[in-house]
Amino acid sequence: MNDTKFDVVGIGNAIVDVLAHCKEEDLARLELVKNAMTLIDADRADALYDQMGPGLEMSGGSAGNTMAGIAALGGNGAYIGKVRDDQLGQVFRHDIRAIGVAFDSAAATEGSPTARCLIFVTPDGHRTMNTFLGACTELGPDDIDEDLIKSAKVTYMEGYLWDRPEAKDAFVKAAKVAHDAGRQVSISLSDSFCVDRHRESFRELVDDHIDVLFANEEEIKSLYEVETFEEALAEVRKHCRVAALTRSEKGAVIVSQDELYEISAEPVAKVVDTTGAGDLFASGFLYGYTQGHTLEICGQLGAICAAEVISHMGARPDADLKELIAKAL
Ligand code: GMP
Repeated sequence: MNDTKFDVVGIGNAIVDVLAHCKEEDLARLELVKNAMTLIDADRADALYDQMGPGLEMSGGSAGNTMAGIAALGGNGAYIGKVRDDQLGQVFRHDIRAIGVAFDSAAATEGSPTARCLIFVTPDGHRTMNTFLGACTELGPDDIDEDLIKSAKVTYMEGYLWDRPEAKDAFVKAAKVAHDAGRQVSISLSDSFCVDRHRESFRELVDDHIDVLFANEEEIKSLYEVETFEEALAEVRKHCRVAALTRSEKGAVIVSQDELYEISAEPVAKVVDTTGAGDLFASGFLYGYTQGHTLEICGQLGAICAAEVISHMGARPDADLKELIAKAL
């Protein structure tokens, strides 16, 4: 993995999050699917926003969060995603650049506004997400900067992109460019409902294009349609080079064909908001992976970064991640 300008280039839906605390019973009243990511239209976004408590607005987007974490760790990261030339688009661009990620995708000059995700955080720390994709629907193969992909050790994408055929085409194009240049390709499965919607296509993708797979327990069980985590583990090892499988408070398991590491979750005094746990796990892991650390250390770095992001509201890191991981290196 030499001669590269970037460690990781992330491709994802460029989204500004609006987070607010809510009561457990609000979820049923507002007909929200707890812990899931549900796609909503502009009218539903307006209606839900009206019902939300005081909101905290900050840049998000799954792969965007992962890239922010990699930059915070000292890695070189770039991002490809679609915003509109509006105020939220400027906020997104400012924030991802300010943390040190290169982001030069052109903004859409017409069509829908920049995407937003309305996130309801219940007292148990769980997050329920409702995404209006807006300008993200414009992302397609033409947005894939081939030189940028070739210049990164790993191309990383969020599974949420699979909900749109043009975005899926964009990723497959990027995966081919990356592999032709001798680079690696990684995906996070994002959401078990998203896996349900696209199971066959995700399986093909993993077989044909993926070196490093991120998934949580529900997602990997859904992908291979098995009842237990152990069965999913046995299956995934046959299909990709490395899989990093996260299990919330039970930690994570990292497997390759001949290695398996059980990684404990990093203790957290209080889980405030689980938004971004998987995203920041991927940050720590991919940072370690592109620095040439062992899979076990990569898993530990993932756990440390995930623990930081769930100890406060929002999916971008707050504390000094470099300082936090120093103990594991
Ligand atoms: O979900 C991704 C990762 O976040 C897991 O592998 C853990 O490292 C971390 N994580 C998620 N939920 C929890 C939790 O409730 N407690 C703790 N300690 N870690 C968690």
